[in-house]
Amino acid sequence: MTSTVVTTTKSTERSVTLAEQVRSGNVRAVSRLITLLESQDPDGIEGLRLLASDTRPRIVIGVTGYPGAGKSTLINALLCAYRRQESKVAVLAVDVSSAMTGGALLGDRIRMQEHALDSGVYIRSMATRGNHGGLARTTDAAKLVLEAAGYDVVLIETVGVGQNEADIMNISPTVLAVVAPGLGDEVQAMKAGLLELAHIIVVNKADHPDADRTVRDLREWCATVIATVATTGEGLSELLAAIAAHQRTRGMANAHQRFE
Ligand SMILES: Nc1nc2c(ncn2[C@@H]2O[C@H](COP(=O)(O)OP(=O)(O)OP(=O)(O)O)[C@@H](O)[C@H]2O)c(=O)[nH]1
Ligand SMILES: [Mg+2]
Repeated sequence: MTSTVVTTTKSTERSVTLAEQVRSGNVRAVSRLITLLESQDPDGIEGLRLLASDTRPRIVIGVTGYPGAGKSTLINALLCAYRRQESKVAVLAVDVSSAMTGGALLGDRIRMQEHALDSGVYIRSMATRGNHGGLARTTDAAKLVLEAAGYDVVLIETVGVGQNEADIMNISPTVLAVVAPGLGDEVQAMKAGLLELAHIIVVNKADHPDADRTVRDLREWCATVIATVATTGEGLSELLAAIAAHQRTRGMANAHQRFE
């Protein structure tokens, strides 16, 4: 793939510089460009346009599910697994819950701190600011920036409440719905909603006694149901294999060759 920047009369010095810095993997430039895109700054939009031809197939995984199901813990486990394979990994935490709970975002930041010194990991929270369509657009733009910056894996966390997750899941070729066992009514509600969007259902907290029953129940709905204990890594290799298999069916074999 060529790395020549195709400029136009619209290309300001700032947008060209930002695009070049992002392409070289400069983390500050990645953050700056995503911030500009969040506020729909013209230089940001032009910077993204300059990068658009540089994006190549990556592993993009959307992770959704009800609050507390273990999405962040699972993402952290996936992040560690992909890092062990020497992939650069980015996490976009789409914060639809902070307006309701006030604290989830901070909690995620604290858990993710162990990666603060790892230059192969980029973690970014994005707030909805009550703008559904805008959020999906910005998340998609951020994903393109991360792809251009050379991240091999992009993990997108969102809470499965409301319309946001449906929008965001359109951006991710592979969607995981994370379910905790024994939720009863919540699982019933999810069946009518986000479980239909998911390619892989993860029954996390499989250390819970109700896990087997939940797995059996959900297998009637989805061909791929994987039980995990995100806190210990149990079931993670099965999940990685299921993700690789799904992305292969979506014609993303190149992105996965190195993960076999
Ligand atoms: N027993 C058990 N606890 C788990 C497991 N995975 C996560 N947890 C715990 O469940 C709690 C919630 O986990 P999170 O990863 O924050 O869940 P989340 O879905 O990201 O939560 P929100 O972002 O707030 O919606 C934490 O206390 C985790 O340590 C698991 O497999 N087994
Ligand atoms: Mg979380």
